[in-house]
Amino acid sequence: MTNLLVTGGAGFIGSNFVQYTVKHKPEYHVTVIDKLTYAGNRANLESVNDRIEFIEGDICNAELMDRLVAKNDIIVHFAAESHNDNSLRNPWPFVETNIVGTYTILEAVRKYDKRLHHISTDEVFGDLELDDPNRFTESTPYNPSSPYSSTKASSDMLVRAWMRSFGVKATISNCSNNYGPYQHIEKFIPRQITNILSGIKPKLYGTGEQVRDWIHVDDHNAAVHIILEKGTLGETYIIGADNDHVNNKMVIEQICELMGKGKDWYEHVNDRPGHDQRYAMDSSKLRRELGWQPRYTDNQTGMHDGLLQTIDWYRTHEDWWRPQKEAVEAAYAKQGQ
Ligand code: NAD
Ligand code: TDX
Repeated sequence: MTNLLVTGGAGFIGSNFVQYTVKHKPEYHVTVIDKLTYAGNRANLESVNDRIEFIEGDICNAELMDRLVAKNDIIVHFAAESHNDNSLRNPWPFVETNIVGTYTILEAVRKYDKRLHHISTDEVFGDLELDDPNRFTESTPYNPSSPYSSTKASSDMLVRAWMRSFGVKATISNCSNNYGPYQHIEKFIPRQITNILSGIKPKLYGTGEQVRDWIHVDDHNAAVHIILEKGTLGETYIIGADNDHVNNKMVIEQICELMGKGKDWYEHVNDRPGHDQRYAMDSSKLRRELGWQPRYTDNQTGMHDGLLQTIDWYRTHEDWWRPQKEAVEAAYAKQGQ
């Protein structure tokens, strides 16, 4: 058995990763460490409760991380403050968790000589102009725009420095926007689905021309497992599903249609300050060297099946999201969003 420590395993991508691991990778014994912030939910791990160990705690707690890292072989680090709009309201938790938390993990990993995989994002590269056909690669210079993305960029830099200066055994992946079950309803896609389920019109920031290179969460997590199995230490891998022709307006229209509303049953609201225009990922290294392929690649937006599955999940899990809906919408309403 390989002992696997998953930080942030009660959040959106982390909890999908833990469920995927328990289902498909029986060679791992999984321990989750999660602070259970507003974004973490113990219920996300209900289906695997008897197969994993769960520790409620903060990755900034050096004594705790020391103890947990010492007991495990591999650490997959998802824990983060993850929402751009929140980072514009209050950046401090982003600095603390994303930078100090990653530093704390790196020090423990260095001390016990363990293997780390660090989960990062496309946002560290900044954005592209809408008409720029280029894509981000592993060697694109960092140029983050928001408090969120700048703290993620900082954490990547720390990992790179610890690999080079101390020989820490790590890999990094930068993935594009994820969607799927268990995503917090503050985020774009689940916000619109739960709006429609609540009789509220979906809210599109600004013109909706912005492009996100959407990927289903299971495709992201399958890539992380391939990197754990076959990745080269010291390397960074870009993960993306080639959806960089899909803008926010197209996504919202598709959700409206799939949920039986007219294509235009949404409204424009205030734009996000400093809104990144376009993300596009070149994942050819991961595909070529490690043989990864996304599974959700159907029709012209590449999201039809994944969106249907996600809509169905929110439809059948109203008890999971309903308690948060009013407060999330009230916070957005204050900003005219
Ligand atoms: P999320 O906000 O849904 O989950 C984050 C989890 O981390 C929560 O369970 C939360 O309780 C936990 N956490 C926060 N602070 C903590 C702390 N100090 N100690 C311990 N646990 C803490 O986020 P997500 O969308 O699942 O993102 C997970 C990771 O993937 C993040 O590192 C994010 O930057 C990265 N990422 C996300 C996306 C995306 O589209 N969501 C895309 C690329 C990369
Ligand atoms: O109600 C909305 N209306 C809207 O038009 C919301 C919440 C968002 N948007 C737009 C803003 C973005 O262009 O949709 C796009 C996606 O927004 P988010 O879901 O907030 O994602 P984004 O800011 O792109 O960041 C996400 O992808 C990269 C994750 O939240 C990050 O954690 C990840 O690193």
